[in-house]
Amino acid sequence: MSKVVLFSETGNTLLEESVMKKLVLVSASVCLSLSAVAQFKQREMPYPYDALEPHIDAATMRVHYNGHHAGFANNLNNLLANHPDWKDKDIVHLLRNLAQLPAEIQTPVRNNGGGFFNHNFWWEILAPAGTAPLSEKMKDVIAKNFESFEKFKSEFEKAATSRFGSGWIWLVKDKDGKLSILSTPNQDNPLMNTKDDTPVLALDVWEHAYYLKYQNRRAEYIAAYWNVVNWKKVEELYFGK
Ligand code: MN3
Repeated sequence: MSKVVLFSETGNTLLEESVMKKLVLVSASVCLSLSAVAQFKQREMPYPYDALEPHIDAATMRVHYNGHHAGFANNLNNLLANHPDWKDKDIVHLLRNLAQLPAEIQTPVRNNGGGFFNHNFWWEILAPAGTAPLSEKMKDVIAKNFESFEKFKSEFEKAATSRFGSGWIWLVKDKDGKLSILSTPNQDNPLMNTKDDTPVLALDVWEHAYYLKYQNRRAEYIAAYWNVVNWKKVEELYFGK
């Protein structure tokens, strides 16, 4: 039996072939276990659970992140586990191409993939009060699109209070930079509607987002939300980094 010995450039013996074979086997099994690791991972929370108090309470944040959002991520990974063509695509691609998915998973991927994306977006579009204020530059852009900033705010609030049942309210930018307000049911989002619209702001009006603190008083939750909007992120999404 031949025995191959590998040398490094300096001439030192590195590894014998039998050891190499073992290493190849070990690395193959590492690769296998890596491929079984969930593809869609929740974004890490950018701040502590209590960072948005008193506007959004820590108990709500904790269950929203570890319960609801984790559930969407987990369901999405399970749904795509047996669809190798899709499980490695990024979430934006998935949501923009729902109609191309196998028919039997289209609706559950819409719901859970939507929930996965929307909540990653949600943590990012919020920030502790006073840390990411609205700039004059962004305020002007919004005012130009809605006559005034106050008019935008009242239209956004109206959409949020009148969304029946569960859903999301969005501020979206089209390919020409024009802003508009969009109200979507369930876990739908602007990516599912057209090829052009990009969300720059969102408001989760599912009861799970506010019920522990505000119960049926959705309007109070909406009013409190303005205190914790991450306007820096909105601006970054609108103008690009
Ligand atoms: Mn939610």
